[in-house]
Amino acid sequence: MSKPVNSNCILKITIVEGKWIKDADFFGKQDPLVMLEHNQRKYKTTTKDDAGKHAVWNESFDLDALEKAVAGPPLVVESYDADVGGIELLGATKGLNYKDLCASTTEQTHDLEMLDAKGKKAGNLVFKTLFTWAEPDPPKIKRDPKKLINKKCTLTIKIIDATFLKDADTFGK
Ligand SMILES: [Ca+2]
Ligand SMILES: [Ca+2]
Repeated sequence: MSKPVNSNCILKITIVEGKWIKDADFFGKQDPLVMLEHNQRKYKTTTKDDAGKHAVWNESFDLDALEKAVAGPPLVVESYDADVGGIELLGATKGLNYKDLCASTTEQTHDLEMLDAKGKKAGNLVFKTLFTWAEPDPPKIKRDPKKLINKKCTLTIKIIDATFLKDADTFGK
């Protein structure tokens, strides 16, 4: 059994390349980019302008807070075509379970089919994942302020000197 993930572990993902069956651009060639969502944050590769039906990236992202990701939705990698008006989905891979991705510290290569918005095969996406396990932080020692002061503590005040503005006795001091 693998050790549980903690906040010091990193899952490095390298987007290698993508191949598509069709080109989304009517004029010229499509401009692919790859995007993934991890812990509600989006990670995006550069856009390969006019790359067409084959694009190569070899761009990596370090995904952290894996203990949170393991409990969340699986990892989906999507490809888009960049256009003047925005980006359009070309295809998405099936969801990969974080538990599986973090099960081994050997680099894994994934060659996955991408499906378009209608569920038809759009192409293939190749990416690598490398999980690095690290020792968790030692638990923090909490100091309870109530324990610092208790009934057995004493506070000694010594009256060392006193000066008076007036003398209270009418005769003598
Ligand atoms: Ca283009
Ligand atoms: Ca385009």
